[in-house]
Amino acid sequence: MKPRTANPTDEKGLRALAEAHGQGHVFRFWGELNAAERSALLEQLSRIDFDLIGRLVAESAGPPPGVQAGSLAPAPIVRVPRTDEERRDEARARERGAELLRAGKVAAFVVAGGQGTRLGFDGPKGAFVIGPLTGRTLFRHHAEKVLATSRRHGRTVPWYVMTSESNHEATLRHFRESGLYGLREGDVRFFQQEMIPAVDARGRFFLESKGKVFTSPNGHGGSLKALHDSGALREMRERGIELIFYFQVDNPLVVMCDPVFLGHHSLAGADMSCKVVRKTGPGEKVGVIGLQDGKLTVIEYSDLPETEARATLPDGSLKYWAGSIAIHVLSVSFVEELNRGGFNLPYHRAEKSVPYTDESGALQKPSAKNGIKFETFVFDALGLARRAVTLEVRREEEFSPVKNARGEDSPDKARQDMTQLYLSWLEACGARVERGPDGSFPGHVELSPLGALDAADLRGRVMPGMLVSPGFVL
Ligand code: UD2
Repeated sequence: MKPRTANPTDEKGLRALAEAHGQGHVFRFWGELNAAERSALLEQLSRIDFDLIGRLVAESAGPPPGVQAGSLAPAPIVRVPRTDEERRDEARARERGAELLRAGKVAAFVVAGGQGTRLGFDGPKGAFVIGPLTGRTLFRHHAEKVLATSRRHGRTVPWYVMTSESNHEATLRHFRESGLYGLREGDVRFFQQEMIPAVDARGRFFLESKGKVFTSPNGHGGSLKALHDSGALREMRERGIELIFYFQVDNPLVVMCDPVFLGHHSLAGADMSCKVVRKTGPGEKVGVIGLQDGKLTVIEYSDLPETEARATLPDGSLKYWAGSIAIHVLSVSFVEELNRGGFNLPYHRAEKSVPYTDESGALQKPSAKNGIKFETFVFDALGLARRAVTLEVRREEEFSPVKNARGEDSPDKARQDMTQLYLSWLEACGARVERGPDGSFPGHVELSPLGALDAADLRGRVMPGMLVSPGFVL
């Protein structure tokens, strides 16, 4: 939660503050609120940064902060190895990353404060069932990866989970009811990011109910401040953690605490690093990596000018081919420094439909976009990093996000991609996969991360020639 900017018991002062910022209407139903509702409203208002919102609203009147095509250039990228030298570099990075893990210097960090509206799932996204056969949730899947990574390297990888007011309690409930998925009490830690009010076309707050301003999570960029404000960063320092492996809750293929990635970051002395895959096409909804005025940056898909998104190299491939999969390594010292300096990430704005209480007190749920939400993006911190590494990885091994109920980036697609990956590991160990005449596989298989983090874990457990049919679970 945001520290208070005003005294929550000072009704008069807060009224004056709201009035001065054109938000006096939030007191419209004051006369109908009971004592508890009144103090809750005052408490909420005391945590709102009215000046900030005023500034964001004023900026909204101007053109969106797009990208000037001329200032962009492709960024240097560590490619998936193709030469012997690149393979040697990868091996060196893997060894360094493994060393860091063995020394207990790495924490896993998932951002799970978003609302998952596109998926249409009522609950924290991490509670979504992703396992096609076992019914495992995204949270369980990630927790088992964290646990298996700790076991592999003989040192605990603590796991930090960022939630928001919209899903904090529900997230805690899921973890508790599942016995923390086998993690030890002190090794998984939850904290909340800040919330920020949305505004209408005139810059006015919405009332979610008669006594509550509508707010939403302030974007995953809020994680950098929340890590500090919650005490998580200090705790990491005390535990000897040096690197934070950052990932999103929606990607079941994430290679947890990938030693190669940690190693490249560490060997380069980087502050923040980024994983990318080759985009499927100019329209894929991922930010692209580029240099803007010489600084490494991720340009969100919605901000990338069409001409740049479609620009090609002489061989016909995309000029901006490297899509960010929102997996980063952050040095603890970098996040500490940012917080010492009182950094500000830019706010991006998104038009959204926002439910609100109208003047008669009735709840309205518009289908059209009626409001603006403000969010900061973690990748904007790349511009503040002295050094950053961008690592290309294979999509089929590392990225299949669950965003939409159907089609692209859907649970069905992610389950198919998980199955294909597991089949490739099983085949690499000599198993015989029962495929259809066209090579397709008519169903799913599922491996627990506790049993296998990759093909290497299966060696010795899968007998050459073993038949794998749909429904296989290990
Ligand atoms: C994000 C990236 C996009 C690409 C893609 C890969 C942004 C703006 N874009 O797209 O470039 O890398 O992911 O999958 O990030 N979250 C919070 N708090 C918030 C908002 C989001 O914790 O206030 C978490 C959310 O729970 C999820 C993740 O951040 O784990 C991504 O959020 P999203 O689904 O809004 O991002 P998306 O799909 O627009």
